[in-house]
Amino acid sequence: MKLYGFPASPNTWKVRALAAYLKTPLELELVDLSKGAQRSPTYLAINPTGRTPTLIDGDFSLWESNAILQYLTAKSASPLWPNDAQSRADVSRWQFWQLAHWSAEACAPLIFQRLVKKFVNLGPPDETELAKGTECFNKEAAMLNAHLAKQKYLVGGALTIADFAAAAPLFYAKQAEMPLGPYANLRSWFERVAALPCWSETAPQLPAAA
Ligand SMILES: N[C@@H](CCC(=O)N[C@@H](CS)C(=O)NCC(=O)O)C(=O)O
Repeated sequence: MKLYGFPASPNTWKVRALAAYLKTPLELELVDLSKGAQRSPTYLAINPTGRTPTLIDGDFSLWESNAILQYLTAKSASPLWPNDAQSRADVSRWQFWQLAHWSAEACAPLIFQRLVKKFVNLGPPDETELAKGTECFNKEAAMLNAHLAKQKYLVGGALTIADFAAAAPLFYAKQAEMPLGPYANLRSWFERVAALPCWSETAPQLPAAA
Protein backbone atom coordinates (compact mmCIF):
# COMPACT_ATOMS: atom_id res chain seq x y z
CA MET A 1 0.00 0.00 0.00
CA LYS A 2 1.01 3.59 -0.62
CA LEU A 3 0.32 6.66 1.48
CA TYR A 4 0.31 10.06 -0.18
CA GLY A 5 1.05 12.48 2.61
CA PHE A 6 3.13 15.16 4.27
CA PRO A 7 5.11 13.57 7.14
CA ALA A 8 5.00 16.58 9.48
CA SER A 9 1.21 16.79 9.37
CA PRO A 10 -0.44 15.07 12.37
CA ASN A 11 -2.97 13.46 10.00
CA THR A 12 -0.20 11.79 7.98
CA TRP A 13 1.95 11.04 11.03
CA LYS A 14 -0.81 9.16 12.88
CA VAL A 15 -1.44 6.93 9.84
CA ARG A 16 2.27 6.17 9.39
CA ALA A 17 2.64 5.54 13.14
CA LEU A 18 -0.29 3.12 13.12
CA ALA A 19 1.08 1.26 10.09
CA ALA A 20 4.44 0.95 11.89
CA TYR A 21 2.65 -0.32 15.02
CA LEU A 22 0.75 -2.91 12.99
CA LYS A 23 3.89 -3.76 10.98
CA THR A 24 1.92 -3.04 7.82
CA PRO A 25 4.28 -2.00 5.00
CA LEU A 26 3.30 1.46 3.77
CA GLU A 27 5.24 3.27 1.10
CA LEU A 28 5.28 7.05 1.52
CA GLU A 29 4.68 9.25 -1.50
CA LEU A 30 5.46 12.84 -0.51
CA VAL A 31 2.81 15.46 -1.21
CA ASP A 32 4.74 18.63 -0.47
CA LEU A 33 2.16 20.97 1.05
CA SER A 34 4.71 23.78 1.20
CA LYS A 35 4.85 23.69 -2.60
CA GLY A 36 1.11 23.32 -3.18
CA ALA A 37 1.45 19.72 -4.46
CA GLN A 38 -1.97 18.89 -2.97
CA ARG A 39 -3.54 21.01 -5.73
CA SER A 40 -1.80 19.26 -8.65
CA PRO A 41 -4.16 17.55 -11.14
CA THR A 42 -2.53 14.14 -10.48
CA TYR A 43 -3.12 14.42 -6.73
CA LEU A 44 -6.66 15.80 -7.14
CA ALA A 45 -7.40 12.73 -9.26
CA ILE A 46 -6.90 10.49 -6.20
CA ASN A 47 -8.19 12.98 -3.61
CA PRO A 48 -10.57 15.65 -4.93
CA THR A 49 -10.54 17.45 -1.56
CA GLY A 50 -6.91 18.47 -2.14
CA ARG A 51 -5.95 17.45 1.38
CA THR A 52 -3.58 14.86 2.79
CA PRO A 53 -3.27 11.96 3.49
CA THR A 54 -4.63 9.51 0.91
CA LEU A 55 -4.17 5.74 1.04
CA ILE A 56 -3.91 3.69 -2.13
CA ASP A 57 -4.51 -0.05 -1.86
CA GLY A 58 -4.59 -1.55 -5.33
CA ASP A 59 -7.35 0.32 -7.15
CA PHE A 60 -8.95 1.48 -3.88
CA SER A 61 -8.27 5.08 -2.92
CA LEU A 62 -9.21 6.25 0.59
CA TRP A 63 -8.98 9.75 2.04
CA GLU A 64 -9.83 11.09 5.53
CA SER A 65 -7.19 10.01 8.01
CA ASN A 66 -9.58 8.44 10.53
CA ALA A 67 -11.16 6.28 7.82
CA ILE A 68 -7.63 5.18 6.91
CA LEU A 69 -6.93 4.24 10.55
CA GLN A 70 -10.10 2.14 10.60
CA TYR A 71 -9.25 0.50 7.28
CA LEU A 72 -5.69 -0.45 8.27
CA THR A 73 -6.80 -1.99 11.56
CA ALA A 74 -9.77 -3.78 9.96
CA LYS A 75 -7.44 -5.25 7.33
CA SER A 76 -5.14 -6.69 9.96
CA ALA A 77 -7.98 -7.65 12.36
CA SER A 78 -6.19 -5.66 15.06
CA PRO A 79 -7.76 -5.16 18.53
CA LEU A 80 -6.99 -1.45 18.09
CA TRP A 81 -10.34 -1.38 16.20
CA PRO A 82 -12.33 -3.75 18.42
CA ASN A 83 -14.79 -5.99 16.65
CA ASP A 84 -18.03 -5.34 18.55
CA ALA A 85 -20.65 -2.73 17.77
CA GLN A 86 -20.44 -0.73 20.99
CA SER A 87 -16.66 -0.54 21.09
CA ARG A 88 -16.55 0.45 17.42
CA ALA A 89 -19.12 3.18 18.01
CA ASP A 90 -17.15 4.34 21.03
CA VAL A 91 -13.91 4.53 19.02
CA SER A 92 -15.73 6.33 16.19
CA ARG A 93 -17.25 8.80 18.65
CA TRP A 94 -13.78 9.85 19.85
CA GLN A 95 -12.48 10.01 16.28
CA PHE A 96 -15.39 12.26 15.24
CA TRP A 97 -14.79 14.43 18.28
CA GLN A 98 -11.08 14.62 17.44
CA LEU A 99 -11.82 15.71 13.91
CA ALA A 100 -14.60 18.23 14.59
CA HIS A 101 -13.49 19.73 17.90
CA TRP A 102 -10.13 18.64 19.30
CA SER A 103 -8.18 19.21 16.08
CA ALA A 104 -10.29 21.65 14.08
CA GLU A 105 -11.22 24.04 16.89
CA ALA A 106 -8.49 23.59 19.49
CA CYS A 107 -5.13 22.13 18.38
CA ALA A 108 -4.99 23.05 14.68
CA PRO A 109 -5.56 26.81 15.14
CA LEU A 110 -2.73 26.96 17.71
CA ILE A 111 -0.44 24.88 15.46
CA PHE A 112 -1.30 27.04 12.46
CA GLN A 113 -0.87 30.39 14.20
CA ARG A 114 2.31 29.55 16.11
CA LEU A 115 4.09 27.05 13.85
CA VAL A 116 2.86 26.89 10.30
CA LYS A 117 2.76 30.65 9.82
CA LYS A 118 6.37 30.90 10.96
CA PHE A 119 7.39 27.97 8.79
CA VAL A 120 5.84 29.33 5.58
CA ASN A 121 6.36 33.04 6.29
CA LEU A 122 2.73 34.03 6.71
CA GLY A 123 3.40 36.76 9.24
CA PRO A 124 2.81 36.93 13.00
CA PRO A 125 0.09 34.94 14.82
CA ASP A 126 -3.39 36.46 14.81
CA GLU A 127 -4.16 37.23 18.46
CA THR A 128 -7.93 36.87 18.02
CA GLU A 129 -7.49 33.40 16.51
CA LEU A 130 -5.06 32.45 19.27
CA ALA A 131 -7.52 33.54 21.96
CA LYS A 132 -10.35 31.58 20.32
CA GLY A 133 -8.14 28.49 19.87
CA THR A 134 -6.91 28.67 23.47
CA GLU A 135 -10.46 28.92 24.81
CA CYS A 136 -11.52 25.87 22.75
CA PHE A 137 -8.38 24.00 23.78
CA ASN A 138 -9.13 24.53 27.47
CA LYS A 139 -12.76 23.49 27.04
CA GLU A 140 -11.92 20.23 25.22
CA ALA A 141 -8.82 19.46 27.30
CA ALA A 142 -10.79 19.79 30.56
CA MET A 143 -13.37 17.32 29.25
CA LEU A 144 -10.69 14.87 28.08
CA ASN A 145 -8.76 15.24 31.33
CA ALA A 146 -11.87 14.35 33.37
CA HIS A 147 -12.53 11.34 31.11
CA LEU A 148 -8.95 10.14 31.57
CA ALA A 149 -9.29 10.29 35.35
CA LYS A 150 -11.47 7.18 34.99
CA GLN A 151 -9.45 5.17 32.47
CA LYS A 152 -5.99 4.82 30.96
CA TYR A 153 -7.06 5.11 27.32
CA LEU A 154 -9.92 6.81 25.50
CA VAL A 155 -11.99 3.65 24.99
CA GLY A 156 -12.15 0.93 27.62
CA GLY A 157 -8.90 -0.02 29.28
CA ALA A 158 -6.80 -0.59 26.19
CA LEU A 159 -5.12 1.30 23.38
CA THR A 160 -7.26 1.89 20.26
CA ILE A 161 -7.03 3.97 17.10
CA ALA A 162 -8.96 6.68 18.99
CA ASP A 163 -5.77 7.25 21.00
CA PHE A 164 -3.72 7.53 17.81
CA ALA A 165 -6.16 10.10 16.44
CA ALA A 166 -6.35 12.30 19.53
CA ALA A 167 -2.66 12.12 20.44
CA ALA A 168 -1.20 13.10 17.06
CA PRO A 169 -1.64 16.91 17.26
CA LEU A 170 -0.14 16.96 20.77
CA PHE A 171 3.31 16.19 19.39
CA TYR A 172 3.32 19.90 18.56
CA ALA A 173 2.09 20.97 22.00
CA LYS A 174 5.34 22.63 22.98
CA GLN A 175 5.94 24.64 19.79
CA ALA A 176 2.24 25.59 19.56
CA GLU A 177 2.21 26.49 23.27
CA MET A 178 -0.85 24.39 24.01
CA PRO A 179 -1.79 25.04 27.65
CA LEU A 180 -1.43 21.46 28.95
CA GLY A 181 -0.28 22.47 32.44
CA PRO A 182 -3.58 22.02 34.35
CA TYR A 183 -4.42 18.67 32.71
CA ALA A 184 -2.34 16.01 34.50
CA ASN A 185 -4.39 12.99 33.34
CA LEU A 186 -4.22 14.18 29.76
CA ARG A 187 -0.44 14.64 30.02
CA SER A 188 0.08 11.14 31.50
CA TRP A 189 -2.11 9.58 28.80
CA PHE A 190 -0.20 11.41 26.06
CA GLU A 191 3.13 10.28 27.54
CA ARG A 192 1.89 6.67 27.49
CA VAL A 193 0.76 6.88 23.86
CA ALA A 194 3.79 8.90 22.70
CA ALA A 195 6.15 6.32 24.24
CA LEU A 196 5.08 3.75 21.63
CA PRO A 197 8.15 3.34 19.37
CA CYS A 198 5.98 3.64 16.24
CA TRP A 199 5.83 7.44 16.68
CA SER A 200 9.59 7.96 16.77
CA GLU A 201 10.02 5.42 13.97
CA THR A 202 7.83 7.63 11.74
CA ALA A 203 8.72 11.05 13.15
CA PRO A 204 8.97 13.83 10.55
CA GLN A 205 12.31 15.39 9.67
CA LEU A 206 10.81 18.82 9.05
CA PRO A 207 10.78 21.34 11.91
CA ALA A 208 7.03 22.06 11.82
CA ALA A 209 3.87 21.93 9.72
CA ALA A 210 0.09 21.81 9.83
N1 LIG B 1 -10.17 15.64 7.79
C1 LIG B 1 -8.99 15.47 6.99
C2 LIG B 1 -8.11 16.68 7.14
C3 LIG B 1 -6.96 16.65 6.18
C4 LIG B 1 -6.18 17.95 6.20
O1 LIG B 1 -6.72 19.04 6.50
N2 LIG B 1 -4.91 17.84 5.84
C5 LIG B 1 -4.08 19.01 5.78
C6 LIG B 1 -2.74 18.70 6.43
S1 LIG B 1 -2.94 18.42 8.16
C7 LIG B 1 -3.84 19.37 4.33
O2 LIG B 1 -3.53 18.52 3.52
N3 LIG B 1 -3.97 20.66 4.00
C8 LIG B 1 -3.69 21.14 2.68
C9 LIG B 1 -4.70 22.12 2.20
O3 LIG B 1 -5.77 22.27 2.84
O4 LIG B 1 -4.44 22.74 1.16
C10 LIG B 1 -8.25 14.19 7.46
O5 LIG B 1 -8.35 13.87 8.63
O6 LIG B 1 -7.61 13.51 6.62
